Amino acid sequence: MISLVDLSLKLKGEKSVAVICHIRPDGDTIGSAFALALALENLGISAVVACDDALPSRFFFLNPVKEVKRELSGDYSAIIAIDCADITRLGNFCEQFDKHKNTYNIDHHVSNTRYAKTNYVFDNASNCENVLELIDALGAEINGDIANLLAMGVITDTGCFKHKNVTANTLFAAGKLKEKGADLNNIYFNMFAAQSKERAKLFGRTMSKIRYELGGKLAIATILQSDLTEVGAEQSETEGFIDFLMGIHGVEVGICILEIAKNKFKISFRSKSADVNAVASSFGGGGHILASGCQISGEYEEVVDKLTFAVSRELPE
Ligand SMILES: [Mn+2]
Repeated sequence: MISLVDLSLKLKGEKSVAVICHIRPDGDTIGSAFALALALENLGISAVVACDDALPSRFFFLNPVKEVKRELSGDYSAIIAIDCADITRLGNFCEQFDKHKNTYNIDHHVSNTRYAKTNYVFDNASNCENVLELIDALGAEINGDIANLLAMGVITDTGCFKHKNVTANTLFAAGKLKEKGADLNNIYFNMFAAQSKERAKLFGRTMSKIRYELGGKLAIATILQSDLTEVGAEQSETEGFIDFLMGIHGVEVGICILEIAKNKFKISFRSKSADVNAVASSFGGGGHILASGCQISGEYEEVVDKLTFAVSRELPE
């Protein structure tokens, strides 16, 4: 893998870059992409941010987060994938990325497949920690906007510093970002507390139907299309539901099953110790040991059976 110093030197040689967020963008990919783009712009390198999906409006409270490009037509000296474990996470930009002669992959997922010409993958809790170190290495200023963007990724990917992935480095990064002007409380409120009445209703409905398998070690929350339409909530509003499961006595693994189309489900995993990256990988997904995701097609009960079996093989006796 390229060193941080060599990565920063190589990036400094670029003229114009496109920075791509992963599909179904979260706080970490948005925060690290916009922060890197701003830092590069401040060094005189033109930078645009692109994403195959529109950005959820709940991220717009941070000023620099604006509409992203949905297609790339310009001549970019480099394309940079941000927070993407594999190339399919680029969505429609996949082919364009793969064909480009100068690509970068800056990420923190253990499952990263090193699909770019230049790969920088470091297993920090959030990709924003990697980008903070990169911006430092570039010698660019960490202004208030950049500090807020990076703090958003650190805060969201660590569940507001509650997940096991938090390291001393995470907290050093947070301290540094606070010192540079990040408003941590405002980010916490917007990302974790603020919600619509519809989401509150969906939350109550979902949690009243939790299923327990494997003697209560596995908790499953399910959100069907009909749940969403009946309360008037959006798919993206289910974020955070899975974390609630992990507080239930006896639960070792939490699964959130979100029906995204008929017989097609987006699955999220959280775990206290079992390797759910292995579970997600067995269905073509991936992520981290204690937090991962995948998609599965099939009849709902069949999907639950498959998931339960896969988790049972990873749970310690
Ligand atoms: Mn991330």
